[in-house]
Amino acid sequence: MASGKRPLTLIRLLLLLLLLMVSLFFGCGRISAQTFTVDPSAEATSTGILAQPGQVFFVQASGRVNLASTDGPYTTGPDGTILEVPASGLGGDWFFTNNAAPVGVAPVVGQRKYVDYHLTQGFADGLPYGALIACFSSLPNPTSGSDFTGFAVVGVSGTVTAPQSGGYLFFSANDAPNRSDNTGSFTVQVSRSVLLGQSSVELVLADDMIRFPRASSVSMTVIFRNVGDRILSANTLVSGLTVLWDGVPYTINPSRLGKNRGYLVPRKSLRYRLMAADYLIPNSVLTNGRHTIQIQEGLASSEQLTIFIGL
Ligand SMILES: [Ca+2]
Repeated sequence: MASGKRPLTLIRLLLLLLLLMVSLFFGCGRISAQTFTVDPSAEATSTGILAQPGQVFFVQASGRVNLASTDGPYTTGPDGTILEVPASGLGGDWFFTNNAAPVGVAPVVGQRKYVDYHLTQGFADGLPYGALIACFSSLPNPTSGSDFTGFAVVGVSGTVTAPQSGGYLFFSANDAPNRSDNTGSFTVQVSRSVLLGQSSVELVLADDMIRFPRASSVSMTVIFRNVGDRILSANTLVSGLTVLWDGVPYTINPSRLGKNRGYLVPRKSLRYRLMAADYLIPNSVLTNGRHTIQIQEGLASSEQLTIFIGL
């Protein structure tokens, strides 16, 4: 009986080896995810991960933070979308109306307000209050805001790319100047990838349509251009695509990945119809009006296009 088990173990070993080789060949081997809890009362949460230059991380986040527990609430999700606002007349209402961009506009559920260094020294300038921010530092234990670089909104799901200087990966809930009244937390799941070298794929976002009658009809033609030397799985390309909707990253809803799209060989391109409805973009930001859309894959990124919904 024992002699019958040995070939089986060998086959398993060979299968594992084959799986490893395939994942290395396609350059998309994701390492198992690590989970972190981001406390908004701390300036930044260390992951201890030292990123290589240009390394790509897949990030998924959940939870909510309250940036004004004593005179608010001002509660947001990971993309900075406001979930609860302070009652009119409270200190929090005054602060976010007058010290967060756009100035003079009271915070509204479903909208975002942004850190503006001209108004108050926030953590990540130009990015939403309460948003989960990824950033990097050359120091394992940075002591001031100027020790960080490469600030990017993570949102509920997306990719984070390390700067060319590499560095330690940190997360933060964007706020200033008072963190002592912050409560709640974000749970962040990070998986690393060696996805695609710098010049292996180029992205084109191209479409004649500028105006769409409704959010559910927003779609764009994406062209993947394989300018590298590796054969690429089209499904991997589509699943690794990040849509920047008004600058905030969203990935595809895994249930919409659909059929096997085959392979993209070097020196060829592939067209893919991107439907906004297939991505994890919350309805609260798919509003009527003017929006920007851009796509990213690893280090590659497309032009930013402007579209209109309903106007
Ligand atoms: Ca606060």
